[in-house]
This record gives sequence, structure tokens and C-alpha cells, in this order.
Amino acid sequence: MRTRFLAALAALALSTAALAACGDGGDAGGSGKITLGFAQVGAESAWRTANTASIQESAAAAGIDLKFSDAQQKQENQIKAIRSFIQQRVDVIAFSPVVESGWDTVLKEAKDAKIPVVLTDRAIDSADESLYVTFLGSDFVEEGRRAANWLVEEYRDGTDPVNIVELQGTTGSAPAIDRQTGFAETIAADPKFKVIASQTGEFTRAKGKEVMQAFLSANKDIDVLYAHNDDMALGAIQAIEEAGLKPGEDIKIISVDGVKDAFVAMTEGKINVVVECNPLLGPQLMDVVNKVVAGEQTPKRILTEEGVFTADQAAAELPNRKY
Ligand code: GZL
Repeated sequence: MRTRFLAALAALALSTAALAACGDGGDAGGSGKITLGFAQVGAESAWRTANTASIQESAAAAGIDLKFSDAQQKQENQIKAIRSFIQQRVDVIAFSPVVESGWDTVLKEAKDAKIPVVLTDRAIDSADESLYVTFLGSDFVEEGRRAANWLVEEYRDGTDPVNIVELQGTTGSAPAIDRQTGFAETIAADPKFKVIASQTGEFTRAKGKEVMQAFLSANKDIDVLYAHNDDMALGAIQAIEEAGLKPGEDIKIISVDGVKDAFVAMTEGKINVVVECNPLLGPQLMDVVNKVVAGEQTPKRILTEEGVFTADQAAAELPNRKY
């Protein structure tokens, strides 16, 4: 009788210890591997496709068990995914916030569950920086400045008005807000630069074409298009050509991202300059995940390195493009 009681007590102790280990957010998959829950924005652009591939391939290479969700550009889907990752007790949660605001509640739930959160690609506008461990991504304001700096240089000798139309990214997203800010603050120094129309093209080719068609119908004297990503610029090129105008000549085009098709368009003289925005964040993200699980410090902000490419550099750079 006594032996059976002691054996039951030992079994209870062991199972309690095992549960306590999971209580630290560890081993959700029961595989002994680190489990990462990633809530992706969607699949709206070639940039996003490359970003997703980088994350999936890097997780596999790092032996990290990836639980991946595609929010189809809806914040409520990303919030649902994060809650599901909390329920599954993953080791780390990472996501690219589709918009800047509205994250505090769900990120507090992750914090209460002791599951660290990493922001990738896009930031949030929360005042509470304890809600995430690290933000890994580009400086979108600087990207906007770089786009404008090319324009300032291109028109440095002119005094005539330069009429600009702007295709913004998805409304409320960090890249759309910051790329507009950086661009506007830089051209403000010279009154000849005028943004005569600015509207979201939702980071997609189809919407970019549709909005550019509207710009062309409403404005007869457009000199420049500033597109917050290549997909919208490529859609706008179709609209410009269908209007009988030459993209890159009649209307100069400044774009952001640096996907292969944008480099091809630059070799064809249809885009004048591309400000690079690097989507290949997978390796750095897995490094952060491993460090966080090991209890090591990680920087609050990890900035991705990126450049600017003009049309004359496109042919030589095209073979090097990885996305
Ligand atoms: C930028 C990223 C943006 C890209 C778009 O880091 O969030 O979203 O510029 C993508 O192509 O859709």
C-alpha cells in the first residue's frame, strides 16, 4: 500500500515539474525545439513574398519550429493569430504589424503569459516599449528622405514647378506614414516641389494602376510619381503607358523596395530610381529568437542595411538581386 502511494506521489511530482517547464513558454510543440509563432501581414507584394520566404527558410535552417499565419492585411486576423500563439504557449511571438496602432491589449496578454514578442519589418506606435523585446526592420523615414534627395538632385538647376503625385502604402502602416514624412520634410526646403495628389495604392499593382489612372485623368501636368513600393510603381507604369505617356521620361518615377521587376523596369528606363528596402529579415530574426530563448540581451532596435539604385546602375546590379 505504502509503495503504491509513494509511486503515485513521485509520478505527480514529475508531471508537475514537466508542466512548470512548459509554463515558461517552452516546448509548445513538445519536440524539444524552439517554437516561433509568426503573424505575417499578408501576401500583397513581391516584397512580402520574399519576406515570407526568408522567414520560412531561415526557421527551417535554424531548426526552429515555425507556426506561420497570413493575416490577409487585416489587423483582427493578426490579433487572433497572436492569441492563438499564446494559447499554444510558443516560445517567442514575432509579427509585422499591418498598422501602427491598436496592439497594446494583445501584447499585454503575451507579456502576462511571459512570451517575448519581436517586431519585424514594421513598428507599432505604443508608448509601452516593454511590450516587445526587439524591433528588426528598416528606417522608413530615411527611405522617404533618400527618395526625395534623388529628386532634389535631379532638379537642382531648375526653377519651374515640379508637380508630384504620390502613391501611398496601406493606410495607417508604418512604411506609408514614415515614407511620406521623410519625403515631405526633404522637399519642403524648395517650394518648386509640389505634391499635387497623394492617395493609397494599398501596396498592390492593381490598386496602384487604378489610382494612377485617376491621377492622370485629374491632372494634365504630372512631372513625377513617388510610389511607396515597386508593386504600385509597376501598376502605375501600365496606366502611364495606356495614357500614351513615357514612364521614366514624361513622368519620372521614384520607387521603394528594390524587387527584381523594378530593376528590370529601370533597365528599360521606366523607373528612374529605387530606394532599397530589404525583406530578407529571416536570418536576423532567427538569431534574435535564439538569443531571447537563451536569455541573452538583444538590441531594442536592429536596423537593416540598404542602399539606393539609379537606372544607370540597374543592369549591373540585377544579377545580384536576391528578391
Ligand atoms: C516595408 C514593407 C512594405 C513594402 C511593401 O518594410 O512593410 O510592405 O515596402 C510591402 O512592398 O507590401
